[in-house]
Amino acid sequence: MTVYGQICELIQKRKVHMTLIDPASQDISRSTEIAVEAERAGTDFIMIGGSTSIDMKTMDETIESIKKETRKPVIIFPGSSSMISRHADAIYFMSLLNSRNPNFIIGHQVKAAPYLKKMGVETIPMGYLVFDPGMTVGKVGEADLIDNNKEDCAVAYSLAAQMMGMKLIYLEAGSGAPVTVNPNIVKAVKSQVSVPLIVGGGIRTRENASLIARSGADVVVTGTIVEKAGKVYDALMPIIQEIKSVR
Ligand code: 1GP
Repeated sequence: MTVYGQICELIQKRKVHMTLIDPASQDISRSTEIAVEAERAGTDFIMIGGSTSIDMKTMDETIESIKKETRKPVIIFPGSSSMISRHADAIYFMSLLNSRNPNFIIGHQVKAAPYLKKMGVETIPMGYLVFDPGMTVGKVGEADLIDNNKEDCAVAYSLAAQMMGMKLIYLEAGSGAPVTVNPNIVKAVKSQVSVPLIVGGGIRTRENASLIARSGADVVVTGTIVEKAGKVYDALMPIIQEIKSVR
């Protein structure tokens, strides 16, 4: 089954957790250790990437190492056209729809597409929307940040993404954000779109995770917490349990 098929099948049963590992934040052995601990804590998918551009060799070596040690599907969450690898199970073929720079909407994608075709990596078209405060991805991606209180704007972008054929929609507050995407925005978007909804950025507690999942996120992403935590399992396990318990 495709990775997208696995995501769709799982979200029919329960809420899903994905662990984001940014290879720019630590060396390969630590990234692998984080993936192993995240799997033990119950995460469903591993996302590899971030907004700092990483070369193909580091992507290859990181993903190869993680694939050797874990069984969870690995999905690339690219920040640029160089962040691709034939070892990944899939890549979010994402477009930062509220960027002011066409490179983040279609430029990197055009550069990467022929290589991805040759590699035979599964591509999952995803509309990526960055909300205030946006953090690094907001700056690097030159995003016209969506106001975290403007439900109408978020819904309009999400509907446009779905109408363009995106198979996933990702609402992003920015890695390490002091606040999450507003739960009211998650609710409003969920009520209008039918493709799976991913929410990330600033989710560090059981309470945040629960609220975001209850508001309608099908998939909850956490990243910073695993980079900061000395004990990845202890930090992640309660959050993942909480997400999986939401009905
Ligand atoms: C960032 O949404 C992800 O792209 C995860 O955010 O690092 O704040 O968990 P955090």
